[in-house]
Amino acid sequence: MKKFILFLFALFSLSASAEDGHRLWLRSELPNDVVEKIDPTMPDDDGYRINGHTITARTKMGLLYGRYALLRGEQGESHPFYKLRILNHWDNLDGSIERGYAGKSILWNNDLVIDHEKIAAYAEANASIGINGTVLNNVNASPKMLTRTYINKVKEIAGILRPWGIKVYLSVNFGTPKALGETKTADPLDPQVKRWWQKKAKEIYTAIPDFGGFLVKANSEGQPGPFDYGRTHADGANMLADALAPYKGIVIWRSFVYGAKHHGEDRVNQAVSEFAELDGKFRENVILQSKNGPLDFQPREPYAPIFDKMQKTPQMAELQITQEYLGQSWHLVYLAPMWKEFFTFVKPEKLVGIAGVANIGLDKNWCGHHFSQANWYAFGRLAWNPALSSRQIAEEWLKQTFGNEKGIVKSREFASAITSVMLRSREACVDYMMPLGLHHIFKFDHHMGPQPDGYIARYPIEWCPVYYHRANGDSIGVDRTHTGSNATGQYPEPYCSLYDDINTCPERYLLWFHRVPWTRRMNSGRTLWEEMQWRYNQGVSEVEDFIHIWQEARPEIDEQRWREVNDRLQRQLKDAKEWRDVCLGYFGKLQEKK
Ligand code: GCW
Repeated sequence: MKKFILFLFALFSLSASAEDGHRLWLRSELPNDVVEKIDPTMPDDDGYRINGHTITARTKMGLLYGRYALLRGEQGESHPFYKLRILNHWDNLDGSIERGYAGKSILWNNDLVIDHEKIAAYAEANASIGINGTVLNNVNASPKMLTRTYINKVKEIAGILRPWGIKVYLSVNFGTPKALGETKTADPLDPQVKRWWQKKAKEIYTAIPDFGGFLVKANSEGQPGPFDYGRTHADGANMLADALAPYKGIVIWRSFVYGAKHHGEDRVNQAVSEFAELDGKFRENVILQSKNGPLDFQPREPYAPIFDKMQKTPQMAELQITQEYLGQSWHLVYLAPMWKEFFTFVKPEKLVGIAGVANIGLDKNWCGHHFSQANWYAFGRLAWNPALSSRQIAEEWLKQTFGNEKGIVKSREFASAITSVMLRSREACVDYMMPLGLHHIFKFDHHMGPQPDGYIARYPIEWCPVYYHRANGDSIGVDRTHTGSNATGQYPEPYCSLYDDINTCPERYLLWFHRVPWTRRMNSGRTLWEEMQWRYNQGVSEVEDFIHIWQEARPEIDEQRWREVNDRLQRQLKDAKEWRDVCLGYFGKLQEKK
């Protein structure tokens, strides 16, 4: 057995250089008597065992992960639950980021200049929480991504990430060969097209031998895809999978589709309608990636039934770390409880991996809001071990982020008060934005703030808020039961019956699945309308309480971070009140008019 003592400080120098006011959770002060051992008899993965200050692992990566675990105060043995723990960057090649709220891209800019130090710091942060893959560009992918210039840049980035155990993947535009003018068509069954992708795969793997594979958004929101040629998602995915197979690459194909083949059908039903018949028809190296809910990353959705429908296809869940619909980088909303909720419906062992849409940008504190870092952290920790509790992850993050070099916070009261804010924050957000199963009543395009009266005739109806609440003077909500769009019919038992019956449907999903009279009595004894008012007010008063707790925490942390968080909490309160007043105002008026 090989035994060696490491000179750790050189390795941990990146984190040590970060300034307080915008640092990440990273800590650098490992005990100087740490001993590291490779043990080939350990399970075949990058797990580790920590015994006192001795770290044992089967692989070098395992030792690296073990060091960060030791810094978190872990003891004992731990192994990654998922092999694929991947960030998805929605970064465009010009440096803008779709749904990014923390400045421009750390990866791309018009000058094609790669900031090695920044990317290495990013890699270390990822490695410290076990993330081992990253998709470098937006799923709305530019065909340029696969040109030689960009492949060379990917090679450069891969070189920075490799020592940290992070593989690179690319989002590809299905129409690339045609868009670049190199083929006449992008038909996946056309031999010329197949050859083009085979050659491209060879070019990529020659530059980056450990390249991970492709992520594809096809025939969704205007992106090209196999339907353009009368082919299926399986035809498209398999053609790419065949091109990557010689190199052991994978194709991650997204199921986020609507408005193409099943145009006019309830949007939440369309993924199952499009993919169920293809179960079993994909190559072995194709993985289907679906968002946690059937609509689109709302503050609360029921789980997406596609996870149960596809029995023969390997699947990954796509979680959104960037808070597109949860107050962006303005609101303190800790997302672990939302993801844990998802895991109560979709058992972690059903999936082969987890993807998270990144919230990282060039902002000094990386994520815009200091507390948004906690969501990046939580994503990595849950991908490593989905059994961790939201509380444990919050406590770990807090200690490392606001504690001293040894991870010690000044007072226990501070840690427990802020943990409680974090744990309550997602439910508060649901309450002040869209309680009781309401969804997608956001302002158009930017998705920040309420627009319950939203309707624009020239837009697809699926983009209009009125389509999602359908409120009038009598009732509100969408009938998705067997008498309506039958979304409930896509769920297995017991959920199918549970959700279909208004008397058993959990109130948190009520207006998602049912059309309900304003006068209906709720579990609390209040009418639906009274309950809605109660919830909106409850959401606002939670934020008031968060502000109060933050005021008390002032002596506990540095002034800069205190102030920056405080400013954002004030904005959050203003927004929460806007949500409440606009939504209650609008729904109230409908009832008065009657
Ligand atoms: O939620 C929607 C977003 C789009 C995004 C799309 C998707 C990348 O508003 O910005 O596009 O989902 O997931 O493909």
